[in-house]
Amino acid sequence: MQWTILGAGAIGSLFATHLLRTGQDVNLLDTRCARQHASHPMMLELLDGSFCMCELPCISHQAVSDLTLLLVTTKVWQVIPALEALVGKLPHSCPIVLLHNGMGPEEWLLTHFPQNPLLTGVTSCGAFKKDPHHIKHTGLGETWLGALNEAGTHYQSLIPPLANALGHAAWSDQIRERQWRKLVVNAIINPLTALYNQPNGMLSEHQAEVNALCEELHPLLIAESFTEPVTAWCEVIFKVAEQTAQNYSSMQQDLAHQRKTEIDYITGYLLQQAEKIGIKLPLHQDLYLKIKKLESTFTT
Ligand code: KPL
Repeated sequence: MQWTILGAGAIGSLFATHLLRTGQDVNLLDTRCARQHASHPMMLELLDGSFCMCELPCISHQAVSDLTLLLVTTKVWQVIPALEALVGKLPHSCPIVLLHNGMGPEEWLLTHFPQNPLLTGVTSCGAFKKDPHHIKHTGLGETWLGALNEAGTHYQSLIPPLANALGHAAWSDQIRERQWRKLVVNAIINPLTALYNQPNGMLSEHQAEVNALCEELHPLLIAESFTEPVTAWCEVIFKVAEQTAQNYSSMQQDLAHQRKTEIDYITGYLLQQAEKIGIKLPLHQDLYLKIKKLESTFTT
């Protein structure tokens, strides 16, 4: 099995280098970022402070017809444009694994690659790309994969090499539920830390705001068949914020570097789901509009 990784940002680079150093056959699908790695090896800084140099070959779009496994680790808003270029070119036998923040591209994938084995995942691994050739592993995390279609269920064999590379990986038959849980965490931590321009630990000083956001989301979560009380959701948010207190959220980093954020697939997705069943989320809508306003100062 050869792993082709599309999207060499922090998570893509972390997965690529860890898989390579544990003996997997890994390459990067040609993008501007991937070409930089091909011309210069990538340095992986491990959790114990040691370093490992990784040569990651870059393969061209012409080689797409030979792919055996595609792991998509782009920003969520890049998933559909990146995969659109592969429609009709990727062999039907090639599994596609999505790994991104937020939700939304799954439905598009099911429609446009109906014959491929399709999977999605969530990860809480911490990584920071110090520069284009230096990826720092900042925190051990959990990685879960699950199937999006029947063909995807036959790929539990991806778990052992991932677990060997990352320290933890497991299969989930409830991957949508896991995605929703991460979505809720991201929908509260990411916009708040981005707007206050502070690390995740700042949430402990904004308890009332976090509680109100959780409370507003609760009817939607009940409609999605989650049974726990609002207090349980608040506890999870504060726990993640505490465990990652020194980190800047991905949305804070995106805004700080004047990059497009993932808000459309995080809060935007929640707003869409709520609207479908007639639930209003004015506090979340307010966060959404504030982030979009900041984003519009550099994306248009
Ligand atoms: O996933 C994250 C993100 O920043 O996108 C959290 C969990 C908030 C950690 O920073």
